[in-house]
Amino acid sequence: MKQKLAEIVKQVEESVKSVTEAKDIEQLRVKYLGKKGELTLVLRGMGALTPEERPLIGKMANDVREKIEFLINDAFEKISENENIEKLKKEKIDVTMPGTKYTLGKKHPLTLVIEEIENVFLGLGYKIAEGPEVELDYYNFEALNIQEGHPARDEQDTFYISKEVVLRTQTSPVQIRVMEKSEPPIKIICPGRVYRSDAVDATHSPVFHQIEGLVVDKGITMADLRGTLEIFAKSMFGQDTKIRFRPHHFPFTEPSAEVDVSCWNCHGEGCKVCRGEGWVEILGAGMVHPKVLKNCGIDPEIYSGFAFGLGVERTAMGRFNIDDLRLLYENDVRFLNQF
Ligand code: 2NL
Repeated sequence: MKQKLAEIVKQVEESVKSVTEAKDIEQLRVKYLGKKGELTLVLRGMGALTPEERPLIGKMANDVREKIEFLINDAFEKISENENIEKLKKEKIDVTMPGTKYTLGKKHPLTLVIEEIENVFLGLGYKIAEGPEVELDYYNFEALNIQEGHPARDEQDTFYISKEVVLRTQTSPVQIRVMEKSEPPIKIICPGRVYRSDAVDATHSPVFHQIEGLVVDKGITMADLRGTLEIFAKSMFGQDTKIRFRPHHFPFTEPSAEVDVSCWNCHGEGCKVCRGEGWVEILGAGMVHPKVLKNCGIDPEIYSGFAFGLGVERTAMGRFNIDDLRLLYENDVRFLNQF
C-alpha cells in the first residue's frame, strides 16, 4: 500500500510537468483526488490493514493527499499565470494610436435667441405657454378679429388642412386659448413654429419662428407696453439701446404700432445693418383689441392688455449678422459651429 501511495505521488509529479492548459489540471484533480479517484481507491483498501498499520498508513495517505493538492494547485497557478500573460500580450494597447474623436454639438442660433428672449421675460415674471401648430381657423383668425375676406386668410398665404383647420400663421392662437381658460392677470410669452405659404428666399421661409407676448390685467396701458419693450430691447441689444413706436394697423390690436430699436451696429449713425436708417424694425405691438378680449370671455370694461410679436429668424439674423435666412435651415456644421 505504501508503495502504491508513493507511485501515485510520482505519477502526479510526472503528469503536472506535461500539462499546459488550466482545464487539463482540473482533469488531473478529478483523476487523483475525485470521489472515484486513484487516492480514494487506495484508501478503500484500508479495511484490510491490521490495527497497528492503520494509523501509520492513514497519516501517510493524508500526507500524500496534501502533497498531491500542493502539486496540482502549484501547477494550476503557474499555468493560469502564463495564460494571463499571454492574454495581456494579445490585448496590449498601443497608446500612441490616434484616439476616437468625439464632436460636441452646439445649440442652434434660433434656439439661442429663443432662450435668451425667454430668459428676459421669465425674469419679468412671465410664464411660457405653448399650443398646437395645427390649429382651428377660429383660433388662428376669427378670435383675433381677422375677418373673412382679410388678405391674411387667403389660401395664397395660409396652409389650409381643411376649410376649418390651418397650420398656424402666428402663435397668437396659443394666447387666445390661455385667455379663454384663465382669469387675468395674465403674463405670458408664446414661442413657437409658424407657417406661411411663402417661397424660400433670403428673407422668407414657409416655416419660421415667432415669439408673442401678452399681458392682461386691470389698468394696463400703452406705457406698460413701452416700458416692457424698452427693458427687453436693452437686455437684448445693450443698455444704450433706444426704441421708437410707429403707428400701424393690426386687426387684433388697437392702437397698433411697429417698434424699432436703435441700430445695435452703428448706434443710430446709419450703416448697412439698418440701411442708413439708424433704426431696425423688430416688433409689432399694440393694445389688445376689445373685441379680442370679449371673444375670450374677458370684459374689456374691466380689463385691458397689451400684446407684441417678433420674428425669431429676423432677430437672429440681426444679432449674429446673418445675411441669408436659408443658412439657418441648411444646418451646415461649418455655419452652426460659429455660434
Ligand atoms: C408682428 C406683429 C403682433 C400681436 C402680434 C396679439 C395676440 C393676441 C391679441 C392681440 Cl392674442 N395681439 N399679438 C399683437 C401685435 C403684433 O405681431 O409683426 N409679428 C411678427
